[in-house]
Amino acid sequence: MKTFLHVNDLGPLDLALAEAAEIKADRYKYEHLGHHKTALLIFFNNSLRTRLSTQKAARNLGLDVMVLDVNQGAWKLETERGVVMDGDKSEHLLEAIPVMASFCDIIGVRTFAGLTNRQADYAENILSQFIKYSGRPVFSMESATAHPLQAFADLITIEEHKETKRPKVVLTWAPHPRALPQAVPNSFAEWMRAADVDFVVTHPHGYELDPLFVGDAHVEYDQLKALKGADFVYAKNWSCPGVANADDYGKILSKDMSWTVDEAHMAVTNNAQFMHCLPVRRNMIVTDDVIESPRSLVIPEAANREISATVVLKHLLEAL
Ligand code: AN0
Ligand code: CP
Repeated sequence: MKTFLHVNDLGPLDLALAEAAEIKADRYKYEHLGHHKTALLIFFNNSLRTRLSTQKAARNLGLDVMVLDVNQGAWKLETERGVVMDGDKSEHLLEAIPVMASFCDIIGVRTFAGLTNRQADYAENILSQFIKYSGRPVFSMESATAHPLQAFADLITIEEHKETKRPKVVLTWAPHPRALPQAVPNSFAEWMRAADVDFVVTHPHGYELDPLFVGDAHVEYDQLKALKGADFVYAKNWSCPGVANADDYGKILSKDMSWTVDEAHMAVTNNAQFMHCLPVRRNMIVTDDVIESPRSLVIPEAANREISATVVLKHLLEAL
């Protein structure tokens, strides 16, 4: 595996899930793989879980790790070619990428969608420059359109906690005060379609996800109808993907608090387990009672980020 962005990059999901279980039982099993190898983790945006879990995963595999926060101490980077650099950006990505690559064997990049230019975001403008110019395997740690390490951890969590062979999994939009990327719901939809689950998406009109990720998944605009009989409720806010109307891309179309996941929503489910990728705004996305309930999986779900990252880094190391 040379890049990790989409579900297909990882190979057969059942094998990846078996590897996840194997690594969870013995996280240092492949410690020899990373000997004298270095992973560089580059953050253009904030992170708690991805930052810690990916470092831990790298160390599980015996890798050295370097973490660079581009906006804290590094030179401000220009990302567009052809710009006259007379502003606040001191260095261009086109020099920075090969320089950074010269010190490492694998590169992880966190770079959120700008949410102003749909075409640039969906072309993964920044991540694709790393893929093109680094000469190293590159993995997304949430890039403009996808968060595959999260979706893989989510799938591992569902696999561990499912109480029926083919659970009903509902992805529900929920309100948030700020415009958020579509990366998490995009990847979640992509991975759920590839998994053996009954997958339903629910959101207000205008929030339709990009067909590249959501495919022909069942979309139900009536949230309570969608949640009926659910085994897993996966809540997330996202801004307008601009599928129906490109001018709305990245905008907040609704702050309807009736979409907040509360006890009344959970009551129509099949005693569902609650999931969210975190960080979460309590009493916007989900009420205190639901996130604190014994049916909430948010903590084991976050802990599984170490496992998904260990499997992914193992695949990248094996292909070096
Ligand atoms: C980010 C998002 O929604 O993509 C990161 C989630 C893992 N969330 C926020 O910016 C709050
Ligand atoms: N879920 C997730 O990726 O969290 P961070 O933004 O804290 O890394």
